Amino acid sequence: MSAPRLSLRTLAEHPPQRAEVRGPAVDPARTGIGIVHLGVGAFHRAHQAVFTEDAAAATGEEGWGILGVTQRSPRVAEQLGPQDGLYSVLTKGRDHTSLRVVGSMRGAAFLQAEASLVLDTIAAPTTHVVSSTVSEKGYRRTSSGRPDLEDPDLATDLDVLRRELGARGTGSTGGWELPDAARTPIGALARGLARRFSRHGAPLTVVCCDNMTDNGRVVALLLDGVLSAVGSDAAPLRAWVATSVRFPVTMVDRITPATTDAHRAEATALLGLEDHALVVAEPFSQWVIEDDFAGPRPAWERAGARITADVAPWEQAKLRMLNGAHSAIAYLGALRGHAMIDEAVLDPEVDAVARRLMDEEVTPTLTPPEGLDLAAYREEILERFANPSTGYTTLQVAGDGSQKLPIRILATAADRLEAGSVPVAAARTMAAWMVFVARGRDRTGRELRLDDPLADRLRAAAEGDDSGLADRMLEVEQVVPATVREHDGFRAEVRTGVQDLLRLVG
Ligand code: CS2
Repeated sequence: MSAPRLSLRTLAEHPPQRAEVRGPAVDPARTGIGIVHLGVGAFHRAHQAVFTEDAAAATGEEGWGILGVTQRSPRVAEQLGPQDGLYSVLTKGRDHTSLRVVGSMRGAAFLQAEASLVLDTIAAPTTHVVSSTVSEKGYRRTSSGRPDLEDPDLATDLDVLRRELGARGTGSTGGWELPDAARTPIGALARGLARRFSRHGAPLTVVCCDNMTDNGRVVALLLDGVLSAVGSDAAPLRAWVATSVRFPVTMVDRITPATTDAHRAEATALLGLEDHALVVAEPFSQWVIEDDFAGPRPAWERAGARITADVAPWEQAKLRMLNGAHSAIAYLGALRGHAMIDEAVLDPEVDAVARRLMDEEVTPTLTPPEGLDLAAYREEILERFANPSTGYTTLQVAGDGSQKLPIRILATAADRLEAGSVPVAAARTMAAWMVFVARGRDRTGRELRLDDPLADRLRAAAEGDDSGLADRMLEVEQVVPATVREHDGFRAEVRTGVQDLLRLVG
């Protein structure tokens, strides 16, 4: 017989019995919404939502509930709704598994279907934070970091905002607000802030938690680009954002693999209830947040987050060491026939490139944050990758390469080239990505599915004779910056890597 579905009622009827299973650290029934999170995927539910719950539990504050917003699909909102927002985190260490039910998610909405709820909650005076994990591609940016106004969804959001702001010519909606669906995170943020400004103008903090360099500034620039595209009607709103909205930079870290049926069965056995919104994660979790807030925030430091004036050293180390090595291992490992990261990282050929990337190419570009030993950090990262319990696939990391590689590999390459050194491991990683795109299969013939917003552009560049593959892919300017693209020594290394890997894959 299947177990009852997780909900407030069934959890009360079937409270956790096992030592390794915990119920919510807050009382969901007494928790009001103070945060809107855009992109309520697995990572947010395993990371920021857990920090927020633990912070609220530590202080007893009851206003840090989260409205989770999905933007690409209603699936997560549909999973959380019947569960009263409850979900659980299955933490998989090498030799220990635990499960906790999280009670801070106090609502879930699909942006396109429930825009008014989302925008009005952003505007609510009880809301003090809008956070986001929509992935690098979710921000609809051009390669220069501006809003991609050619994006049809963003263009639609912009048009609706123009009409809302133009209604009174006062730069605020003046209460003239359209019920139209919002289609993009940045569009929803702009329209929600417009309502907040026109209703009361209370300050608010936007906390971006995506793997992008200077992520808070990225969102601030995007929002300003959208508002400036509206024109003069948005001038008062832009001025208010400049004085009343803050965009701290953050670094986030927790490996959160896709949830499998095996994970679900394990969680049901532990909890005695079925959780359709289960997330899985490693034990390690880290959050570094710039101390730059417009108003109230959860006491995240009480939950172990680091609040600091300068996030950059932490962010640079994580994006280039962890995420850079992750991508190297993913592409090289996938081509060599490894479905799982924990297998690939133990392959000597893959390990050698990952270590060379981290030691010889990334480390010289870093200013290590105080107290961080980079050699120990490297070993800890490789140890985390080798944890077979998390079940992270090479394909999951290989996704969205056109969005990830500029940040986590090519930025390192650009710095090393400027320093007069050709980064061979970075070149090898780019070569592996190119063969991954061009062949779409590994050395055993297993298909390697290309999941990338620029898939058509990449496939077009990959078309043609193998001898020119490296040069054609280096010309994809949305991915490869000119300083890297035009460097003969780097091009030569990438060509060599491509030819080696084409021979490997056949
Ligand atoms: C991974 C990240 O899928 C990927 O690209 O590199 O999701 C990685 O697992 C997280 O950044 C770890 O904090």
